[in-house]
Amino acid sequence: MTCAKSVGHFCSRGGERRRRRPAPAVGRAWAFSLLGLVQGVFAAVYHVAPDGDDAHPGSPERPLRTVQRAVDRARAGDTIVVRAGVYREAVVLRESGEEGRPIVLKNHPGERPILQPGQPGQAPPGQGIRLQARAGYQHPIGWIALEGLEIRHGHDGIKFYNAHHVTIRNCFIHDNWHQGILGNGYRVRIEGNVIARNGLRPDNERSNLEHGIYVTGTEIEIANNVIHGNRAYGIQVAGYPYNPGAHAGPEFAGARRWRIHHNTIALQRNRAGVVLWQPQTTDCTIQNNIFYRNAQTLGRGACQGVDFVNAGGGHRICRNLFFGPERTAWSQPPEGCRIEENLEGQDPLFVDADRGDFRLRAGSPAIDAGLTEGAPKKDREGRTRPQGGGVDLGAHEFQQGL
Ligand SMILES: [Ca+2]
Repeated sequence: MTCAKSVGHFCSRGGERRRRRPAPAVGRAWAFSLLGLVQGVFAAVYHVAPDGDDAHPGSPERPLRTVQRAVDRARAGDTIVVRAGVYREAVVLRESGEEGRPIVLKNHPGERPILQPGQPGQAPPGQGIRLQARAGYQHPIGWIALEGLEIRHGHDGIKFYNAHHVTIRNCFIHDNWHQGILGNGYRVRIEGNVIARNGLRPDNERSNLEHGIYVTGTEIEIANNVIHGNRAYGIQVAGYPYNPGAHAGPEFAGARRWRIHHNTIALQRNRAGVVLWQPQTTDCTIQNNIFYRNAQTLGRGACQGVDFVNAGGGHRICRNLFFGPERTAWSQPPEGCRIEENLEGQDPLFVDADRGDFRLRAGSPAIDAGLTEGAPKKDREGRTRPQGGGVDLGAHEFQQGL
């Protein structure tokens, strides 16, 4: 028995169960507690709603008001469910989950809660969500999932320090002041998100510093995302060298063994879709993506696809579609890279790229053009992959009728 935390209105410690306070949801809480006893662990669910109150227990009937209050209560195995509404907060998570018992912060099913720390056009007071261990930013924090949240007008959308086994899924991260997602980590998964228009401040039109995703670390997976219209790169694969004073271990530094696949990476302003940067960036796979008209503001001949900038070797760039008139698909690669079977110069035929609809139309060369190996079982919208004769490139499987 390893339970030492409150669940609903009860607290269990060392097998003893004590009633904390009378409350209307007794039956539900008892059922929860008994289930926890049977399983040997507890898993609380905290509900948050715009009409809640932080003095409430966090039950569905008596929800909390702020995401931060729920986050401060949550421990390994707990879930925070957030109802629709705008939460003007900069949320900080400081606790880790455990293997098989993550802390999950997610939307109420079918609803889209919005985290908004700041106001449009003004420097925000903090990130939409920050993961930073209570012991200090140099320490690891992990086993956390962020799902189904909209995050806008933050300093960055999501920032993490020394994060491991963290998943960011099905979020809409847009119009943040600097980066969409920023941090260093190990085994971080970024999947099924839309990451758009980050870093478009009024004072930085020529900047090359604000990106959709700007991450350092090992075994990072980025799949099924639509990444469009960010200020500089769509994804900066940043191999900062190991610094024991800042990194929780060597696996939280460099940029090794990333898998970037099934993303649609389009219309970044000042730089290419992806940059592989610094010598400690090695052995990354970039496969089954679409790179579409990136490097919008750069001149003829600029790289709009995969940009190698002082990168290490061992990368594999395979079966991507590159489309960017008067632009190049990749810059000069380092020794020891495999660049093969990519499609160039064919319009992927999106439904309406100018309106952010990057689903494929009939006749798209991206349909059934992907490698099956390592493909996700679903596409960005939850449709089974593959449809038709094979795996499609980009974040979406083609659907008949578009
Ligand atoms: Ca297909």
